[in-house]
Amino acid sequence: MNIKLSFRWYGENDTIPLQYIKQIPGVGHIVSAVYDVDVGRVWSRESIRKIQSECQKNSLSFSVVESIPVHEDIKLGAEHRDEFIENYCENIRRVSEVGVDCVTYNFMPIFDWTRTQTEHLHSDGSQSLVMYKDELSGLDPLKDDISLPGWDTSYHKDEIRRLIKAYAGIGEAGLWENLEYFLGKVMPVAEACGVKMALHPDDPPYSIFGIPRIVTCEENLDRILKMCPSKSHCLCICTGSLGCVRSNDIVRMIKKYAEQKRIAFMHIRNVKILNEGSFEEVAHPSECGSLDMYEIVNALVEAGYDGYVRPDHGRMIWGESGKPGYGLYDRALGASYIKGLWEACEKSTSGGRS
Ligand code: DNO
Repeated sequence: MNIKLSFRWYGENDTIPLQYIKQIPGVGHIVSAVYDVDVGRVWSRESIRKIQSECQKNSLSFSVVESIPVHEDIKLGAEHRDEFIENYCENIRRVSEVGVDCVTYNFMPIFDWTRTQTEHLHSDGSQSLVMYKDELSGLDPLKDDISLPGWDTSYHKDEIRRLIKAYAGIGEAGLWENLEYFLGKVMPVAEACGVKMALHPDDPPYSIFGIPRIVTCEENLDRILKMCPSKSHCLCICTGSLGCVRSNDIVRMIKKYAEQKRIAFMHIRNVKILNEGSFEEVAHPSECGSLDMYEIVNALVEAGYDGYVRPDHGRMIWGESGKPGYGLYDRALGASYIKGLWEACEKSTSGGRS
């Protein structure tokens, strides 16, 4: 079967051992990162090698980095951006030395993914992340002390306020320019190292508190891809991030970018859209949410997609506790479901021949 099935592992501090991950049928690749270094700094070769050797001890391969985070100075086009970009490039060189050939990153100002709750209790006793957009209305991070799940807790409130003002100053136009500048510097290095850079969409794909977000929809993804022709300049299509607003036709996007060979990494998960902007994360199968997972996998198989795939956020089930979205059980169910769909799509595409 032609699926490069991977699983995210948060390194030594992850409560889920690699040995357990290895027991999930079909998982051969690990998605990880160096977590003991501040954003923008160079990762030590020793830490990188250690991840690879731990994986190899379990017959797994450390193939994907998620993420090398992009320093705010780069996104803001601030004074020290060139130093941070040079460090970024050095990290790409270093991870490629141990065989990593895909690096995920995002270009979201200040915050990565945002939800209103990470442990929402469902009627069946499972828990998952949810975004109820209404709960954000009326809040103003410039005045109120807000801390939402997913936000980097290393920022002090004053730092967040300074950054929000700085992003207001550059606006969306500035963010576009700074992305183009970053791509222009980083892609030649990634290409020379044989690394595909997979840009993760904004999650959720709309602006929160007026802070600009641009990796949000097909039109913007087209524009981003046109900015730089390098074959290393690719996307990470996260079905749950892009797919939580109805205006994004996720299957069409996958068909288009997979045919263009511009997808390097797939995060596959399902969401139940409640109303525009509000959604609940649900189990992977189509019947549990708003996305058609068969159509998603079929689009990839038909386009001959050969990049990495991972199950994305799972619910907390069977009494498990741990990092929200990143427990073992429901992600393992997701992996098996994706693998099952993949096998069915491959066999039907090849007329029953495997
Ligand atoms: C959330 C993840 C994101 C993703 C980054 C990529 O669970 O999908 O945090 O890793 O946005 O840079």
